[in-house]
Amino acid sequence: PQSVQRADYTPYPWRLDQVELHVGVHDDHTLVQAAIDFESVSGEPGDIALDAVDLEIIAIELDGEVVAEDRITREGERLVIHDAPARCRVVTKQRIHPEANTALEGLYGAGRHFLTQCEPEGFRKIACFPDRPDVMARYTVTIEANRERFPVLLSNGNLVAEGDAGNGRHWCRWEDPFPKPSYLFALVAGDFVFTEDHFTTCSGREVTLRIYVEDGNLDRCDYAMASLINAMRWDEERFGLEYDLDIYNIVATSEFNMGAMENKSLNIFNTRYVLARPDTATDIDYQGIEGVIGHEYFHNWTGNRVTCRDWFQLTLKEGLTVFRDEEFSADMQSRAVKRIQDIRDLRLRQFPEDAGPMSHPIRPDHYVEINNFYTATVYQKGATVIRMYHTLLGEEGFQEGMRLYFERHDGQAVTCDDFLAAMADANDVDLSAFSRWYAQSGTPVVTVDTTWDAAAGTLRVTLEQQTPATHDQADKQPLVIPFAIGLLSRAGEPLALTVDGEAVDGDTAVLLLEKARQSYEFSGLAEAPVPSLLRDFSAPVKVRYDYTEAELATLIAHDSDHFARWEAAQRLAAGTILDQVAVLAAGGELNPPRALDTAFAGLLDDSDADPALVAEALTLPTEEGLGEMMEGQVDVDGIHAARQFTRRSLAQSLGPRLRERYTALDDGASYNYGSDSIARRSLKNVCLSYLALTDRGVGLVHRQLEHCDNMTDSLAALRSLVIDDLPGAPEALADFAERWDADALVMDKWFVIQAIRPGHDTVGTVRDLMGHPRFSLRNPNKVRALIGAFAMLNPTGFHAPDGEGYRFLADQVIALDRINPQVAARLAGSFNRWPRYDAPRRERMKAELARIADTDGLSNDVYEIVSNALD
Ligand code: DPP
Ligand code: ZN
Repeated sequence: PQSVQRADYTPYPWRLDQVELHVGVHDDHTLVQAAIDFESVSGEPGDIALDAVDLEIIAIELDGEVVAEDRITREGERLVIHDAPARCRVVTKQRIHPEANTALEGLYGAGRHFLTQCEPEGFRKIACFPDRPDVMARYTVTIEANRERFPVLLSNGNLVAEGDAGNGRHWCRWEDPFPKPSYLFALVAGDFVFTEDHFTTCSGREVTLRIYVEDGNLDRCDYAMASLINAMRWDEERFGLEYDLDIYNIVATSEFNMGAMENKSLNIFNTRYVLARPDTATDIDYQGIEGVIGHEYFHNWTGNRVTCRDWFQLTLKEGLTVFRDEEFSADMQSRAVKRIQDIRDLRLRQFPEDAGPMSHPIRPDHYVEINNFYTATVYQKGATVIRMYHTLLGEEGFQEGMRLYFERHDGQAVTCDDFLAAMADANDVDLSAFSRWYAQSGTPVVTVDTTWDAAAGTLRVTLEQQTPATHDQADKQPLVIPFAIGLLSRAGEPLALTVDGEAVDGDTAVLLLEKARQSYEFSGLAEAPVPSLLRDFSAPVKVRYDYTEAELATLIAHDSDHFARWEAAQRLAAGTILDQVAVLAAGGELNPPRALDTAFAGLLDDSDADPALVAEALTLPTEEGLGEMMEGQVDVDGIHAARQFTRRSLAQSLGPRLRERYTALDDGASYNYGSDSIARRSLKNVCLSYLALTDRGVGLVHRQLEHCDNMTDSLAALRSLVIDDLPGAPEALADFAERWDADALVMDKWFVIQAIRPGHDTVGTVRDLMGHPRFSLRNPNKVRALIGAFAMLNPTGFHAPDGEGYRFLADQVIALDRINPQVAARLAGSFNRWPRYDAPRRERMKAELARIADTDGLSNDVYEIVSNALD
């Protein structure tokens, strides 16, 4: 397969005005007619190149005449009509087979319904078309189908006409007044019911909001609808952005490759991010719904009104829109907890990506399959880059930049450079050095060195940045790093800051690190302070600094910056566990984690602190996270043993405190979804997860499972039973499955819990569960729940020494690649970190990668992942 280079971009030589689509849906095929008006940009006649994949082309007409065979060349995915006049109308007729489309890309059957996923390159599987984001057109879409089977026919924009087509068939015509690229096209033909609400925009536009779901799910749409309304209001208030049509539709499907898709006025969503009821969805699910509903809505401006020139610019819309949804959630819920969750996620998913064979800058330079670049780097790291603009320019300056960006580019397909230019010009600053964040991959390491001068009362802070070479780039340059820092007295008081002679407002200074190494002098200090570093995670970097345990204890107890406080607890916990890993490896005796114990006791006693923050701080780093932090080879079993030992020790020594907090938080109040309640539940369930390891705690877990009225509490209890192999776990799993058998989303949770049970033998359970009637390799949610969770969240299971986990995963990648290459490629990425393991495991992983690579008919998606991993 060929790779596509960013540097090879050339504009499309034709302008499109109007596209008229006619889609006739039949049981065993669908007929698509596309009429497109072309106008040559140069004014000269020329060749029209179109993308076409898996299309049975019936006819091609140019200005009403059938085009002779010798004027058409078809090569691979490309179809060229030679020598077309400078203005012309091309009509293509094609037959497609959505009913047999298991890749879930283009038009596909999902249960009883048909729907589309066109981003990034799915439209070419529907009709011959210049399927690239910089080609925009106005669409009129007529859908015709059997009325009984497909009572609901939807596309983008407004419904302009409908009627009877005879033979039990009907038709609907939709017109979207906004020019859009083909990836934002959507079509739905199905049997859905809907719930409706309304929103009046700031300028008085009445918008009808609808959520379409399968019959029986209407009682689970309230939160999604409320989130949509909140998102619409928030975007007006915070960004001054108003919705631009009279209609906004969301359709939920249980068969979807991604989370959701922002098609103009017709979002298509994974049911996972729509359906929620307290007894079926956890607090985390609710948060996910709010975030994704917001995300897709925010795309209407950042993505749809201003879109990407080419797919290398994906972060232009995704990084920016993730930043916007993060801010939305932060403004709606607890900002501190939201930040911590996002940062933990970035480190768990993006840092390893950047350290592995798929390392790429947020704006990649080349790809084989663009589907492989919907990554944590493009999305989450991209969002932290946007956040850095925000940190550097402030809210006002950032919003000035956004206004200029829309003023210049509304209705255009642009680049990351255009965004940067708008930010720079609106603020009259030079951001040329900052642009390196778009071009350079890898996670910078900032080493912090401090020198205390007691006589002068000054602290000299030296920051040194270095980005290790990555798989894709050997040489690295210094980046512009906003490095936020605060100082605490030994007693934990925030100190006033004077940096290089200038007094700082507030208790946080943002040091601007632009060179490889820079020093800053803090003056006016009475005693050697405790530095609080990289506050609010002001840049996507790793910080090296030798904290003493006493310093960490001070930060854990007192830091006013929530991220830094949580981070100190994570550092202490990770340091403690990794020390034990080393002790175990040397055959020594494990020691009780005294410093951690004291710090955690202090957190549990701090009744003023937000319970949600305490919960985050008391949560030990995951085994995957610890593996990433480990120097040298990842000691899979050592990490598990050391972490379990630490959990047990903490549970024993903190038992009475944990029980006291648990009891106080378990107030029997019925479920409600508000920040305070979420916070209480999260701390209660963290307490429970420790208590489960004590003799008296098992009873508590069972009691909670039996008496709770919501999925958050129910799942927390079930999880403890299964993960820690407690008495009654098999029965509880069976009861749960019996109760929720008909509920696909709840059964996903049931699969996940079993897939992540630690242990070398879990692979056997997972193989067995693939035979469960509710599992299907064709459904991406099921694949992610069972196989994905096992490979990504269960180190002792996946890395079982006999290699069974690896063999299992490779078998599934190969089988799934024939069904759904996008999802298969995601799974294959679980092998990416093979160089981090011991020789026998490395060899086994490489052998499985090679077995996948040798498979006949491998997709480009999987090919790119495994060939990079083996390279
Ligand atoms: N649907 C995906 C997202 O919203 C791709 N655009 O990020
Ligand atoms: Zn997005």
